[in-house]
Amino acid sequence: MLVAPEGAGKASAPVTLAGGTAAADITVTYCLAPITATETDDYKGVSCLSPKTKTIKTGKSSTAITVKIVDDSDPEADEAVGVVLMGVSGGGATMGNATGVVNIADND
Ligand SMILES: [Ca+2]
Ligand SMILES: [Ca+2]
Repeated sequence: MLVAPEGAGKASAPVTLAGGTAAADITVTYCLAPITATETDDYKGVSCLSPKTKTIKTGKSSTAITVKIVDDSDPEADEAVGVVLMGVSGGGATMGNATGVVNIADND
């Protein structure tokens, strides 16, 4: 699990290929799912109905999904948001661990 301070502005969730480097560009489709964090109030949402993509470039083994964090002023518990990998295409890649969690550490 990735921990990011609320004031950091963003967190980078790594997406790594299990087997070496990409033989061709690999497109990863993802969205964000609230766990205990609230979309818009705590982080900038990426809807699973209109997911975004990131590319692992040919010859690379990883990319990073950026989660934009909202620095609110509420004293609160640490909050979690899920990074959901919905699919991969290209380069013969297959899905592995499909969900990551970013824990937003409160600073108020
Ligand atoms: Ca918050
Ligand atoms: Ca807060």
